[in-house]
Amino acid sequence: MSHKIIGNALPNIPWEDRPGDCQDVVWRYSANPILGWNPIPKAARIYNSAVVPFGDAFAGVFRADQKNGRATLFSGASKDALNWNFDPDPIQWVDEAGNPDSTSYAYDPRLLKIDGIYYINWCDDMNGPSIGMGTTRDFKTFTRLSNPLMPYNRNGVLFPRKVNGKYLLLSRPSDTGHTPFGDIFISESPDLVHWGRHKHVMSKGGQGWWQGTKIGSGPVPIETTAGWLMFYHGVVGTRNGFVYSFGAVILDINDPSKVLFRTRDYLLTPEKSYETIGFVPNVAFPCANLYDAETGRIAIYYGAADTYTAVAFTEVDELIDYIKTNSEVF
Ligand code: BMA
Repeated sequence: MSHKIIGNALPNIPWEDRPGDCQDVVWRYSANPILGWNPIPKAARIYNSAVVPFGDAFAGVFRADQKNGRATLFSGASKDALNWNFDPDPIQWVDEAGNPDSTSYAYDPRLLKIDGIYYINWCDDMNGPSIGMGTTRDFKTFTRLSNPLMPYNRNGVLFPRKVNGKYLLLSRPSDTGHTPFGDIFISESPDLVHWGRHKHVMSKGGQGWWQGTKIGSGPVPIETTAGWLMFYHGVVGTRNGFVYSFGAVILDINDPSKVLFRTRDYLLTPEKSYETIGFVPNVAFPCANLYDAETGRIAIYYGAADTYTAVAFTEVDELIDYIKTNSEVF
């Protein structure tokens, strides 16, 4: 293996070998989707969600659209990261003093662990879409911190460790609606409260029409020997509306505002019926990844058609070689 993940082993990562008749560098789980319509009494659809290893099992923060149509976050637990049990009620936030707090809506969570604390970012309501930030240690008590960025913004993704002594946050400034534009920016903070030194990372478009309307960060970046590996979604506008696919980018390990390589072609685009038919057709939206540094295996969790939760697999060495040889030309 020439490219390796820098991180922990995860021998119980969900995994399935690439089917013999598949040539793709990213392939779907054969039992997709892992969550279908009305998965729990209080949710019509659970998708665009985030999972992490937790003890010797897994935990997650899930986007659950309730039957009034409102997006909320639920916590869940799983032994195998494929079969999930959810709390029956949405996450009840407390503020930093321990008093009840709330969000009017919350969607597209990202989840990661830094120094023993699990951090959650999501699209929050601060007089319009903004980046929410919260913590938990046990997936029972959830503490809401102050919002790191001014509205309007979606797709806030923290890096899993400090870089040059600073926390880093990727985000995608937007408008209040179904934003017809969008590039990825990065901000830094000494303390997760004060954010600044904002820099542009990458723009929509390039050589791929699939990412011609807007792009946004996906799951938490994975540290590798080639740089930070991050999946991101790319959107194209069609006569029938937006189509969401995903690709990947490699960012410089010491200065992640620098793009080293970026997929020219999508890695996965809506093709299967659970991706092309649903509440919002033609959406594949990655929000989480699990990885095993020992084998290089990566499991990608993506929302499908704003209805289902699905999983895809890839292997780090082959994926990085693929990205390097099928890259945007800058
Ligand atoms: C985006 C977000 C995502 C959603 C996507 C497609 O703006 O709202 O949650 O998956 O649109 O509808």
